[in-house]
Amino acid sequence: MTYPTYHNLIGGQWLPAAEGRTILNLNPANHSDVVGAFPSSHAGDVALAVAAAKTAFASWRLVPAPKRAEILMRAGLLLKERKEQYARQMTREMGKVLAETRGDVQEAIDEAFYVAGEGRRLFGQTTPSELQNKFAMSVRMPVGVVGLITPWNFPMAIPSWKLFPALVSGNTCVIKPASDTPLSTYNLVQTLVDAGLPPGVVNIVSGTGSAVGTPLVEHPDVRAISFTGSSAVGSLVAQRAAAGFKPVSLEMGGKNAQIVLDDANLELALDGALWGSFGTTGQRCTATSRILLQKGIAEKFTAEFVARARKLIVGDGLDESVEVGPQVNESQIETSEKYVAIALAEGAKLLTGGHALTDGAYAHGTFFEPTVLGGVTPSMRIAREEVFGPMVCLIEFETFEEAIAIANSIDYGLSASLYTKDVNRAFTAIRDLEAGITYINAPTIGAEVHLPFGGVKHTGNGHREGNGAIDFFTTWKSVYVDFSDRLQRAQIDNAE
Ligand code: UN1
Repeated sequence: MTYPTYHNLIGGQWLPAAEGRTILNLNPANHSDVVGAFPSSHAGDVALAVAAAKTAFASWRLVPAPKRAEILMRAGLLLKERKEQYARQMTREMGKVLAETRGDVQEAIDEAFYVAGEGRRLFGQTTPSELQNKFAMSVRMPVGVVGLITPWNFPMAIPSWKLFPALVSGNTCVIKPASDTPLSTYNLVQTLVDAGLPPGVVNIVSGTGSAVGTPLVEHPDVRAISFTGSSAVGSLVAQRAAAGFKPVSLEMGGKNAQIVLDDANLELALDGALWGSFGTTGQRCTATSRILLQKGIAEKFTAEFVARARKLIVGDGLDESVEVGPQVNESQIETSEKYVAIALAEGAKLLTGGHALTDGAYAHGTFFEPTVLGGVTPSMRIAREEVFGPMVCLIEFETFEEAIAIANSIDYGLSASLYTKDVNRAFTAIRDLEAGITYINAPTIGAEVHLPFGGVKHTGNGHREGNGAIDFFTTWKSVYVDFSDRLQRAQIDNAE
């Protein structure tokens, strides 16, 4: 079978990895379908890319931000034209269904238009000086060369959340795409090039986390790192970056709860739970992985939810009738299998699913049945640890206060949802749920780009993407202009 070979983009040139090796990008719905060969890069390639980014920074930082933003606006318009092509390519490399890969490209378009507007804002502050004839202000400055490490589950949207705000702020970038899904990130970078981005401003180096991610994090000329991925890897990234005092933005796991109270619109809660749990085959950091059911509706909800989960059509995401695509790779299947075994050993009940699908049309891909586990208690591992697969557990509770306590009883804190008609409880939950994102009468997935995105506890380290990314990708410079024509000593000359 023939397939295209892709190269790294370094200083405006498409170059193979110095060692000449490649990694094959396989379609998770059919492993005999090779999407392409991508460079298997190492520290030497990273060093070249960082050097190119450093050179480009000297001029990019001086391009007026509104002009930088115009390139992003053009990139957004090009993405709109290419949406269908890029969505199909994304389904082929990542597996999620076409409606969702169209959504992923759309999220990058939204981000482009949102951040393009930022080019004419990037607001700083002015404030009075304590001294006469002295002007005080703060301005945002770019950080320099930034390293971006992105995951496979949103292979265009998440790179856009990092690249666009980094670029509008005047930084230059080296991005390492996920090795399972590099093509969508290549498509995004190609679009920026086509929109007129100068050489070296964005460089892409593909390869594994240890061969590319680690040298990128440790490179002394990389001034900040933005990472999305697992909490285990995020912790390593933070530790390595700490040695060089680098700011790190970490966006990591979730164990997101949907709470359903007795007074909820049950149909709505079922629709939300199904979409939140099995959309993207459960492979979202915002995926619903716990459904907390109040006793009065628990039995009815469970029966209906299990019936609906059983009816979901699993298959190749390029087939428009399919609702749940494959998992991205074999190791994700192993994780799903492992967690079913752990849950059953701890006393949970398998209500549907629980197995890899391997027969017939499924034989050449990595498919897993939509899985529902019942009889789960908050202390079980299945109720506390992220699985990142088409799997959700049901936990029953008596009172609203108990539900909030269960929802908060885990290490993660990304997204949470409450279904109720009681406005008092809704606002109490908004106040009390320990989560960076809270939905009322909507599922745990579906964040929009112009709000802060991120979580608390082990989900993140306090930074936000979306509305908040500019804060990470800029550094403040405080400026004092003295127009008195004499030495004025702060804290001394005006003091009582
Ligand atoms: C992720 O799961 O890694 O809010 C990102 C959502 C999407 C982004 C998810 N807009 O579900």
